[in-house]
Amino acid sequence: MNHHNGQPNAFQSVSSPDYLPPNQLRALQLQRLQAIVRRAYEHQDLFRSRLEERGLTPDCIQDISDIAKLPFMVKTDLRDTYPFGLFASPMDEIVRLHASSGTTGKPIVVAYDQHDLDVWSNVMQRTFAACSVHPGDIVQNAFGYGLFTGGLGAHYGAETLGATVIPISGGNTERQIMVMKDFGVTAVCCTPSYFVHVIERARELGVDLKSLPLRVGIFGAEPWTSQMRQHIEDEAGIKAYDIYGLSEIIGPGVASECDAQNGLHVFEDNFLPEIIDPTTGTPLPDGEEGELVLTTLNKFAMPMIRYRTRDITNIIAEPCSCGRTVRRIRRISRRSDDMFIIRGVNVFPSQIEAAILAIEGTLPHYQIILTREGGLDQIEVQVEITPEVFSDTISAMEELQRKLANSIEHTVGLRVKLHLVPQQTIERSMGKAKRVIDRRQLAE
Ligand code: DLL
Repeated sequence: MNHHNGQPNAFQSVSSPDYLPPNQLRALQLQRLQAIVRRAYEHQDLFRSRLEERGLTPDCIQDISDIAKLPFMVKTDLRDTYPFGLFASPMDEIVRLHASSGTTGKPIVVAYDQHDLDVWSNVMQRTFAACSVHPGDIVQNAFGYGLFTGGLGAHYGAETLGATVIPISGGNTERQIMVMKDFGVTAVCCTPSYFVHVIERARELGVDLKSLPLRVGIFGAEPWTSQMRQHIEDEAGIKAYDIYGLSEIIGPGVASECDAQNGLHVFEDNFLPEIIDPTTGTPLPDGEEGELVLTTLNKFAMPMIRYRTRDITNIIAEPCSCGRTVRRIRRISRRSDDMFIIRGVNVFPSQIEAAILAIEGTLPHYQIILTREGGLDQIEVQVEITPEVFSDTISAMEELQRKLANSIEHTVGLRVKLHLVPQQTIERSMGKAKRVIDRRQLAE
């Protein structure tokens, strides 16, 4: 069932948009871009007034590059028009709402008509296919069902592909492990941090994940490092794929890794990616790192034109060994808004994760605590360590502490306060992990 030498297998028919010749793909994108810009102009007050301010009409799009003339949309646009202000379809055509809670106050609300749900199932079907899931696979869907897009997004995609879905949602880890074992689960989807917890719990329960039929993990919704992937693949004996998406654009299904595990293919017939300089907003050429901007080319109920994701990546335009022609983005390791500055040094949580997991004896459970003392920002890193090291001699602990401090200093360029804690100290999440606790406001 596997495919080789870039040839699509039986389930990835060559007619899939993933394999379109680039000129055909660009033609399709332009046609869809023109239509969606017109739709947004006619039905989204905010978009129309912004075009009018610039003296533009939808006719300004004659080429894909003309997209650079259009204004950006940002997260606060969704907050300012809360809850339904960006809907471009009448309520009697909207068949689904989802919402994503941000860090502050009200959630943002997103809408789908039946066409949008079909597009979503289609891109999630292609996601599962890219992650080598086939009809006959038993998929344990441990993404949260509910307002979060992960659960239902993965659910319909896996069903459309023809796999068997277990809609277990997140949480109740013991039951997850029982089901995984008893139902002969071959593929699992959830956040990477939750799966690390599943691995840990399975070990405590004496279940050897490697002896189970489980073959594939489909992980996303939060940043994770290649070290984390290595840990998951080694401990569970599976192949771990990275999938990306966001509620504002559709949910999961924007981009997915393939067997090559080297960048995520964007489903470009439906989502047009651009990379911009986050400070100036200028579009950057393929290959250069910047903020990912996405335009929905094929979503009716809530078109998003040039939405600034705040996710930092670059476009990989070179052909992929899997044969897909849609371009890839490099895995997203950071957001433009998750950086903090400590004593003048820019720090991203993912750098700390990489530095921790490079050292033997640590566990992939950590938390970064920011405080302010006397006007200066302080950073403390709590790291769980293996029971073996924890019960070892004081000097072994000190040795690990020293190695970790060096590893972090080497990666981040900063000496941090370290706190080694026993396994299970840091709270586990069944969805996105909370890596950073910011107590700086409280301290003032
Ligand atoms: O997290 C959608 C999703 C569900 C994606 C399941 C993948 C799997 P939101 O809750 O709106 O939607 O959060 C979107 O999460 O802008 C990124 O910052 C982050 N994110 C999502 N996937 C990845 C990933 C869903 N693979 C925000 N790597 C995005 C890094 C990711 N960050």
